[in-house]
Amino acid sequence: MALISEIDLRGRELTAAELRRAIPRAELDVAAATDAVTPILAEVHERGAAALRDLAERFDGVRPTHLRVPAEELQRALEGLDPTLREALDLAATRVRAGHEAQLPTDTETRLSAGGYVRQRWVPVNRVGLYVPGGLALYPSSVVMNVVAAQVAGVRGLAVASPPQRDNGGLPDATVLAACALLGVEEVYAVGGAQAVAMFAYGASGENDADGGAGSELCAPVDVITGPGNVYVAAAKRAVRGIVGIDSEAGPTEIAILADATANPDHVAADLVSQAEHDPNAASVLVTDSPDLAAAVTERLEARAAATKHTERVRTALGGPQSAIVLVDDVEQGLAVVNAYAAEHLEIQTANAEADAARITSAGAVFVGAYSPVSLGDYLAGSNHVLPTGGCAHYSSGLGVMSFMKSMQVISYDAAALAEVTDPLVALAGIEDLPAHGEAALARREG
Ligand code: HSO
Ligand code: ZN
Repeated sequence: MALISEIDLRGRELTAAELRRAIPRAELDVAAATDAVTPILAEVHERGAAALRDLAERFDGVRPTHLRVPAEELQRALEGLDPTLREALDLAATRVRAGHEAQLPTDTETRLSAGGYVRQRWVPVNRVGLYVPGGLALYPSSVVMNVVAAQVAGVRGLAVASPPQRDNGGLPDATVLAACALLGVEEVYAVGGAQAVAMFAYGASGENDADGGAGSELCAPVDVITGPGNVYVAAAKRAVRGIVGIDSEAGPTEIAILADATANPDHVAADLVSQAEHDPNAASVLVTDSPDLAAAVTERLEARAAATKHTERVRTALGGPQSAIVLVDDVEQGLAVVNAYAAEHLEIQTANAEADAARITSAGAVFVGAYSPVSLGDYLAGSNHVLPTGGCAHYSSGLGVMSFMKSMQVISYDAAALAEVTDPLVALAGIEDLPAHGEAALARREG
């Protein structure tokens, strides 16, 4: 059986809706996990720190000595970090910081008359909670992506939560702790799963230490919760949305590559395999107008899938219904296909890559040309790797400074500027049967 299936769209005129359905997607059933997380949220809401300790024992198999990680432990983790890795994380943070500084929005001011203006002022949220999962998806690079974006936005309170590990004495993973210390994050909790989301949303009080240490407020509530996690974390975030802001729900990762005959088949295969190693449900999609390239990529996929470390995971992902090689008539049709698909990651490896990339209207991030693999963006291109999946790129953006900012409108009119618009204001108030609104403006005119 072929490692990856083929979808042949050549010679077919498809409507926009048909194009959107042309490549099947894996779906994550977040709603089904809601029943499981509801009692957990309630328990943390009611019992705070005591509940967090009980839940850690139940779900992580360890009762953490400290729910909040002591400063010495953060320092110790940083000192234990391999120097090469420390340099690499530092470089990633520097480049991601530079990329995000350029995103900072500027305030605008519109003068409506000599003495009247409206302003739009951008302000960071006060406090954010970042969730860092354990297990398969334990990525120090994600700590960098979330923390740096919040720091550049100007967020002053930044807390991280990650599950306590049995083999690390009930502390979160040592690399996660080291990455936090490296980025200057001082508030880190050994709390995992839905209970971490609850702690961030409601705040939690109670004893920090199992032996009855100090502190009645363990964790203050946050304004925004971001970070990936399993289906229970996603369900918990969905449940507390409204009390706090959340980032978008992350489904299995996706890479789509639009390539023509000029692309290097081995590089295309390498990139398809690179994202397939995340998850057996990951989607790897090649869209090409070259049957020769398709054949060569298939051959290289076989070789690379066999030789790579996570062979099983990669083969399952490539063999799943969500992965395919899609044959199109020409790059023009290919552009329509990838725009309809709205991949989390989209590579353009065509003869006119820059010009073709400029015609992309929906993708989480676009990687242009032969030397911009997705793994570059995963770590240190300077972009963010938290991106919309599952077609959400049709309407949403990746994580960035705007995820941690909001705008406020500021209105300032003097007496003359108000007098100028009082009559129409009174007229509008009259039609809405809200005469006191008009009277508020009239009172000023009368002195
Ligand atoms: N490609 C993943 C992010 C990641 N890759 C983390 C490596 N580490 C989702 O964008
Ligand atoms: Zn990746």
